[in-house]
Amino acid sequence: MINERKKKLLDFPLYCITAENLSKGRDNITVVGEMIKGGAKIIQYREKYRDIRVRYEECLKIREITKNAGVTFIINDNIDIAMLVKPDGVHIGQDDLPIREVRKLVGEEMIIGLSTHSPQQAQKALKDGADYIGVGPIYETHTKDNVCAPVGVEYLEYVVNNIDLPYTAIGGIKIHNMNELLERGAKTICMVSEIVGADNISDTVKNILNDIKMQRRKNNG
Ligand code: TZP
Ligand code: MG
Repeated sequence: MINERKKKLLDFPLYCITAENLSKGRDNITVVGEMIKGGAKIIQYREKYRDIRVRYEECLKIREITKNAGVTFIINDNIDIAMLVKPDGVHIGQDDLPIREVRKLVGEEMIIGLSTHSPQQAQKALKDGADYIGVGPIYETHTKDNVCAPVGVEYLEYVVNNIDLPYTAIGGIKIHNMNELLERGAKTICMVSEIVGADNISDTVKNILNDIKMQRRKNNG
């Protein structure tokens, strides 16, 4: 269940995720370093098709880097690696183990995030004890395989207005379309290809964070 410590770890406008195949030849460790240099405060490790041993070793390194930098570290999919590496959180999908079972494995202190695609799934995530939810895919994306149809901004609006949990909007979000999400009250947005595929990752993260700040000021004033 979400508590103040976890809320603080998730209280940031940008959620970054690794994707080495889109990172223009840079490895995940380099990419994570660049994200942090640009001001990232939440980073998820996501590598669907890599040997578990390699994933484990990468996660060990990223745990050390993020810990030293005071950055929230979340591991996608692998509960086993999370139990060994002790990140701040794990992120799972609708077809992974049920949240209540994952909770038994990782304990109360670890953040559990769940991908959701509908109001029903958001309500269930809340009931089952998720600490935050992914809300998407908002727009069409080619970054994720077997992704469901875009849910659009309507589902984001539903979450903003009805679900008392941290969340991140995800899927097809770019610098050019993020404002429409911020205008609708999105507190955290996630961009994968826009960041890992940038020529200069740290400058891109910095610019996105500045843009978000400016846009928020505009929306509130
Ligand atoms: N989950 C839902 S969409 C997505 C994930 C991991 C990928 C989003 O990537 P991009 O490049 O920001 O569209
Ligand atoms: Mg998964």
